Amino acid sequence: MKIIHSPRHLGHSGHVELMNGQVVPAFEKPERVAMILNAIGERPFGTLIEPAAHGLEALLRVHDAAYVRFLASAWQLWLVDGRDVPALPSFWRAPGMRTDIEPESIDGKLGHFSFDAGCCIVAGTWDAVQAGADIALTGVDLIAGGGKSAFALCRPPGHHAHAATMGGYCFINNAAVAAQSFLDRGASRVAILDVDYHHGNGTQAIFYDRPDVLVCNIHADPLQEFPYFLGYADETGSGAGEGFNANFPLRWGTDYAGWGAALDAACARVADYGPDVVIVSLGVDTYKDDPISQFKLDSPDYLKIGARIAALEKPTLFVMEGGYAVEAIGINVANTLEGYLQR
Ligand code: OKP
Ligand code: ZN
Repeated sequence: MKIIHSPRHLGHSGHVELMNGQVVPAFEKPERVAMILNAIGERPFGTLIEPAAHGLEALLRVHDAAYVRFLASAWQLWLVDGRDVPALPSFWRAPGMRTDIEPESIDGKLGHFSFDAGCCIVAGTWDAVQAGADIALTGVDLIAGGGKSAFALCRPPGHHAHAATMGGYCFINNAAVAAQSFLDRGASRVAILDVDYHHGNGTQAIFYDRPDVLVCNIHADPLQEFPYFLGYADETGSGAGEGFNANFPLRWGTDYAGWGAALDAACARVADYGPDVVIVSLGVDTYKDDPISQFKLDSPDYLKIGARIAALEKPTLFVMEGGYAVEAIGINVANTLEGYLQR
């Protein structure tokens, strides 16, 4: 399996986030990728490759132009206001306020284009985010060219990003960009299977009214967990997309018995759909010792996840999302890929 990686992710490093009423060091940090590379390097997995540059066209198929313009310019605008610390949004609209105006002020823009304070922007953020999209699109190249599988080692993650909104550490929705790119290259049906602990609200929203992308999400119940305001079981798609979104919310404390049953159900939906390709939004924050999550999966369980996905017998692009237990993230990702390859 080709592993697509770029050191450019190192340019993005959020300094802090808010948790339990306190400012704490960011959990989404560069060490995550280093640990994954270490673990993969210890197994006979195939080759590490660098992404090819794809430009902004494929991003603009999924994201609004004004949002992409904002991401590309945010750091410079923030500096113009005289600050040299990382940028962070802290103002949002309430229902009833104006949504049709992008403020001139960078503080207003940050709120306009975000839904939480989870996305720090530093000097290298946009370059890292573009590299992440190039990584996903290089994975599309490999599979569109006949490859059976690939692993897009994206960082930062992407599945919380909407068409014009960042949040939950995510800026560009790499899995959504990849799905649209498969369609643009001739695929007629793409399935996205999101196994990250958190609901992939951005991915769901981007494809909610469309039948050409099936989105299946297995995640912590939003009654209990971020992103709170999307990811419920009654969200099944709208209009032409009715029936092409499936959510499997699970309560805190779920172990592999419960989680694996949801994976079986989600995989049955994917198989029924008959996609040309499967994109796995691969988060391993379902792990028992993840510092921000409340599921109970153990490292050997990820072998089973990989094997279950392989049983779909579809070309598969793995796209990295979350996982914050840095000491175990590499083993858990490598186990998923090994379980997939060994079936
Ligand atoms: C991104 B991905 C803790 C509150 C939750 C957002 C979590 C984003 C997870 N400070 N913050 O889905 O792994
Ligand atoms: Zn997550």
